Amino acid sequence: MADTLRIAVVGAGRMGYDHIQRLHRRINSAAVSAVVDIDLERANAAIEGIAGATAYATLDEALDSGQVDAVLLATPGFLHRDALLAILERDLPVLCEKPLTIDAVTSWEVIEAETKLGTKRIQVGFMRRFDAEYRQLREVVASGDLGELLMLHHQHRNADVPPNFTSENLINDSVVHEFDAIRFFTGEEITSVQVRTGKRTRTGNGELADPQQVLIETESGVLADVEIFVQAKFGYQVATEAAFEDGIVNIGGDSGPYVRTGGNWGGKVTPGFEERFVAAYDAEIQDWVDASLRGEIAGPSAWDGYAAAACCEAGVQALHTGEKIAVELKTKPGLYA
Ligand code: ISE
Repeated sequence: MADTLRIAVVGAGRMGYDHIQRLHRRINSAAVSAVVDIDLERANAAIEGIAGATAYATLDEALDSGQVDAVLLATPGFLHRDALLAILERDLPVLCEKPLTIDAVTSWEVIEAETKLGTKRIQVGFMRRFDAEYRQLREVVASGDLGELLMLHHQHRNADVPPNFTSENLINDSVVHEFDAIRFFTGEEITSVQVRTGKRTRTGNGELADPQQVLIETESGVLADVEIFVQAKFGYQVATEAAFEDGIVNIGGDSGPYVRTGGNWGGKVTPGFEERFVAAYDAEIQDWVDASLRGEIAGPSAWDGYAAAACCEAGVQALHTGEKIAVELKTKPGLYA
């Protein structure tokens, strides 16, 4: 077994750059050997100070270099399908930032390609599964210590989003994490999604249906509601309250030093997801590197990516129609059992 995983990071934008720094500075047994970006200047800027890393304008060039054992895919979702199929063809492990792909049909194509290989090669970047409190809540559910889980209440608030963010992006980019979190907490598939829009925040151009309320049901009838509010200004907040037969569990509350100064008391709100989930991202990437060196994939799989894509499709349909939309999944291949 090699002791260092040589990684090509594809996409040197916000998330890709964050992962390059993480891999270079904090992750053990990993080396950034290539950075791919269609904007070669950006790729070159991202490898500054990283000895042994080369910038490429295309994924194929990086894969042909002979310097790549694994790929971290951090391009926009619409580019994922083709990149994943190329990486699977080379039989390399890949950490694919969410979403797996932009819809259920293309996600299924990826599942078919991986199933043909007969080994899991893809981990999807649902980093919240590596957050300590998310894991604790999942354990409470699985242990049955508080009885059955009955309801979940999720808050997902961003300070702001880019000007081109659409009402559909609230589902595809943001609520996608809640779909996965609900599947993770319950161990069940989601069966329906409903979306309500009401009064809109005055922030932005007024085009965005923001906030939205998303109502979700699981196989056993657990009900979940999500407040997604992406121009909440005050900072970044992701929290969940879980109602059990015998108790209530809250995760994602404020943390960090509590300070009294200048006649005020309180602490700081994290500005964005990079800061809020930094420990989860670190744990996620370390776990992926360690598993890849063992020839395994251990985290959220392509099936989890496919199921989330199907939930997003139902969510967007629900947003457009106001109806409760059923989530239809194909039969789960044995590889993901
Ligand atoms: C972003 O793409 C993320 O993945 C963040 O976790 C989420 O909070 C944000 O709403 C998305 O736009």
